[in-house]
Amino acid sequence: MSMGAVVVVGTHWGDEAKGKLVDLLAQDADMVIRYGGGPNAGHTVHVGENTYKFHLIPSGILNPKIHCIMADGMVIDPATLVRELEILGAVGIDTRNLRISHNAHVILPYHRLLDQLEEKLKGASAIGTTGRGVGPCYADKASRVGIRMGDLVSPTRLRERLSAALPLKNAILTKVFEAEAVDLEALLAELTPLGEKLAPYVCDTQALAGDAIADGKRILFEGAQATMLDIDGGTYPFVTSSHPLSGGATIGTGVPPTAITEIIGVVKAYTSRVGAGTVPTELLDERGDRIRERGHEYGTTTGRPRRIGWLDGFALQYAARVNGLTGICVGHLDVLAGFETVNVCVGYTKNGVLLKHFPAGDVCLLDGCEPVYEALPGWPEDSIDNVTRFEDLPKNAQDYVRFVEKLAGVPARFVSIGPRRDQTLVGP
Ligand code: 2SA
Ligand code: MG
Repeated sequence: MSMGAVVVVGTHWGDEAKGKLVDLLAQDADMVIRYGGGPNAGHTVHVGENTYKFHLIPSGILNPKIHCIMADGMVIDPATLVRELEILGAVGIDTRNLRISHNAHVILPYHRLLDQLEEKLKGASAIGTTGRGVGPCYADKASRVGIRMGDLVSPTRLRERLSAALPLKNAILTKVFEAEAVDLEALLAELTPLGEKLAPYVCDTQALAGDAIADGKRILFEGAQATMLDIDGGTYPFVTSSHPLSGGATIGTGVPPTAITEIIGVVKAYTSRVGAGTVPTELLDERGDRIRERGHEYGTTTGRPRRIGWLDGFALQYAARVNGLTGICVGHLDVLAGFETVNVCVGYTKNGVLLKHFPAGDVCLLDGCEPVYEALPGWPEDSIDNVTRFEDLPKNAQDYVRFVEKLAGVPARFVSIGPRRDQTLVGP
């Protein structure tokens, strides 16, 4: 694939294996930029015998030749990031090409605490967050009491900003949750060494990305989470607090929309989600269990079992529209193998009426939606794992991909048939 500025986004509720595609495309990129989310994300990347799990660092870090950027739109837990850097260092991966935006927001220990306390207080209406402090950190950003990476690495600014934020935070912690107040000096003592470790990486990443665009460099935007988890475009309130949509790649980085040349949606051959909220195609029987076990569908960050359903092609059509997809990557075909027939949702009915548009943005509208399925013939287990060309896939698996392409309205640029790097077929 010729590359200008390519965005990789998830089409459903996350865990479509974006990390795998980013890792592959990064081979030909000069720069990889993560534009949103934080340690709620989990990317598993396999290289040879080794498995790497990243939460914050862009997957492109494995390629020492490229610049990896954690951009403005991210929320960064400095303790987690320092730990990831140490792990990568220990296995000999060079992280000198990492750059962190001074505008990215810092997840503080009180964000994590508030995330968990708020979820508990919500009880039955909890979102099922990852508990990593992501929501409260973005809330502080919007309330303009956030701490940014540029503050973290400047002792005087950090003291100033925390002194401004803590009275409000402590009022909430002590009066609403009857928790302990945060002590400014203790927090500074915890953060200062982290700031010192991260300072060499922190800079103006908008300028770096802008220069790279001007120089015609090949840029890859790595999405985190996915379309249905977008705070505006997703199934609110069961969403994350950022903009996983392709549009987030411009807001979250300072790169203008006109610079983007390709938007690839990563589609899983079935649907999965962690956390609460309606999933119209959910499989609550042994077929769902089978897919979960074959696909190791457990949260990378929290270990939670993921909920499984048939591919929601109606949601895919929506994702294609709101992201402006130019192509898709269809993955996990190996996991879906072994069924006599596989279903794909091609629309919803509600109260017996066929819906014209995917009811995004209001989860209540998703409640009571009945999927309309098209049944397609399956392909046998172990029939595809070592295939190297699309034409050599079983006919039914090829037809499945063609069917998904038609729903998305854009071509499948990649087909993934297993976790290994060489199990991605290009340009069918
Ligand atoms: P949060 O923590 O505030 O962002 O949670 C809000 C909702 O967003 C969902 N969410 C995710 N869904 C899928 N994958 C995610 N990353 C991890 C993974 C999750 C894990 O790769 O598996 O390990 O559990 C992710 N991050 C956030 C979340 O479930 C809530 O529905
Ligand atoms: Mg994930």
